Formats: sequence, C-alpha cells, structure tokens
Amino acid sequence: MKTTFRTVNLKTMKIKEGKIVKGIGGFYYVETTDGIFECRARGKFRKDSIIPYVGDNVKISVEDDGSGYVTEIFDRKNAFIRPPIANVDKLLIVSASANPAPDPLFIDKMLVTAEAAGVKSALCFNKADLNAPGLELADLYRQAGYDVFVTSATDNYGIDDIKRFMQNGITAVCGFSGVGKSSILNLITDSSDFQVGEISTKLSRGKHTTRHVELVKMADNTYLADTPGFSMISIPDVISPPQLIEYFPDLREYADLCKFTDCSHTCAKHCGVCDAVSQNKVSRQRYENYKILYNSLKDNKEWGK
Ligand SMILES: Nc1nc2c(ncn2[C@@H]2O[C@H](COP(=O)(O)OP(=O)(O)OP(=O)(O)O)[C@@H](O)[C@H]2O)c(=O)[nH]1
Ligand SMILES: [Mg+2]
Ligand SMILES: [Zn+2]
Repeated sequence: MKTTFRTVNLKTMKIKEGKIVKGIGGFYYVETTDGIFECRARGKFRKDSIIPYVGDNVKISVEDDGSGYVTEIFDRKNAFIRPPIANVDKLLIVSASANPAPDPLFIDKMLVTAEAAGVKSALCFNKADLNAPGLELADLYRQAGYDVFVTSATDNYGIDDIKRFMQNGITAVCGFSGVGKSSILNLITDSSDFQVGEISTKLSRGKHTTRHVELVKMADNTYLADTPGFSMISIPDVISPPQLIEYFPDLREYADLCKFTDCSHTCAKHCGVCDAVSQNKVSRQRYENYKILYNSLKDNKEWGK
C-alpha cells in the first residue's frame, strides 16, 4: 500500500494567537497583533463536531503563502448557539418603545439567560422619540434593579451611556427585528457599517436585516456584535426550577419570608413572594413571567422561539 505524505515546511509556518472576529462560508477571520488572517478550520474540528465561533480565542498556523488554519480553540467562557458567538462579556437587550412593541417575557428570558451564562446585561429602550407607552417598562426594570438606558437613534439621544457600558470586553446587542440595534450601533461607531432596514417590509417577512455575526472593534479589548436575534444556551440544562428565583433579584428578596424552604413561589399559600406581589411591592408582570418560566423549566422545555 502506498502512503503519501504532505510535506509541511516547519521553518516557514508561523504560529500565532488571535481572536475570531468574523466567520463566513467556512472562512474564519482571525485578528492577531500582526493583522487579520483568513483561516480555514483544521479537519479535526469537523471530525469532533467542534465549530469555531466568532469570539473564540484561537491558535492559528500561517503558511508562507499567507493561508492560515485554526489549529486550537482555547477554553470558552460561554457559547451561544443562535447566533454562534463565544466569550460574550455583556449583553445589551434592546427593545423599542413601540413599533415593534416591547415583549417583557422576551426581556425576562434574556436577563435570565445572560446571568446563567455569566454575562452582564443591560436593557435599552429605543425609539424614545415615539413617546409610546412601552417606555413605562423602562421604569419597571429600573425599579427591579437593572441597568436601563432610554435612547432614540433618530434624535441621537442617550447613546453615550451605551458607549460607556460597552467599554472593555465583547458586547452582544440583541433584540427583535426593527427595534433599532443597527441604527444605534451606527451612531456608536460613527459609521454606516450596520445595515438599517425598512421596518414595514421586514416585519411582514419576519426577517432580520442583520444576518451574520461579526465583531466590530471599538478600542483595544472592546468589541461589539450586532446579532440577528439572540438565543440560547440551553437554560433547562443549567438552571433547575428551584434555582430560577435567584435569577429574579427583585422577587428573590422576599423568598426568605416563605414558610416552606422548598416553596416554588407559584401558589399563594405562605409565600413571601406572592405576598409581596399582592401588596404591590414587586411587579406583577415580572412575577407572572417568573411563573411561566418556572413551569417551562419544570417541563424541561426549551425557551427559544
Ligand atoms: N422613530 C424611531 N425610529 C427608529 C429609531 N431607531 C431606529 N429606527 C427605525 O427603525 C427601523 C429599524 O431599524 P434597524 O436599526 O434596522 O433595526 P434592527 O434592530 O437592526 O433590525 P434587524 O437588523 O432586522 O434585527 C429603521 O427604519 C430605523 O430607521 C428611533 O430611535 N426612533
Ligand atoms: Mg440590524
Ligand atoms: Zn415562596
């Protein structure tokens, strides 16, 4: 039997470390201190069903002709599936005051998801210029203890606060189609790099204008990613139903008053959380969402839409 060997000239092959900032059509663009290299993934990743993600810190080998290969993926701090992105430090959850109307259940799912993945989160309510009732949610979440930014991309209002939030690390920006993520990111980067869509046609097709994930470098160690939707680490795998209350800090405060230590906080008997809701000390909406999410965890259901 004849075996052929591919000769690799070790003298000319250079090993570098970097970060994947973009992945398109089987090519990964890896930022290193010597610039960005276009790389393919080594066959072994495919064999082990490991897909390199944007955000991955990797080792690459660059050959003489400039072609590169991802040879090693360093351990991930976290990884999200849709869109595929790893090592996210912060999540900015963007809603619009209207058009489309904000969805508190989506927001609560995202807040829990972020915390379960060790990601710091903040909320942004955009389209403040429309002065729509959806803005009331901004107060609700502020009272619940979350960081909330109220913005208008149209009026260039509130954008600097977001810039400050994004400093240091990888920030993923998520939210429904049409809320204004790309519009905000264009203001932040002082560019028109992010494609802004026409809401009327887009919503009818239910599609996102932004289609692939890419890290945009803002400064040393500051990156942002516009994401076409955002879900999900598999929450039922990482949180058990009794743990869910820990991810609702505003409700959690009252759980110490429950009579039974194994209280699920889903029925009114001797439950400090339920009492707090009926005394209007915490938001009923947050509590209803807690119950929905508790039941879906109990049924071990996926949260993703
Ligand atoms: N009134 C108002 N309209 C806005 C504002 N921000 C964005 N828009 C409009 O909303 C529409 C959608 O904006 P995009 O920035 O494309 O929204 P997106 O969240 O990136 O949408 P996808 O990429 O589809 O997920 C566009 O027509 C924008 O001009 C705002 O602050 N106020
Ligand atoms: Mg967009
Ligand atoms: Zn309880």
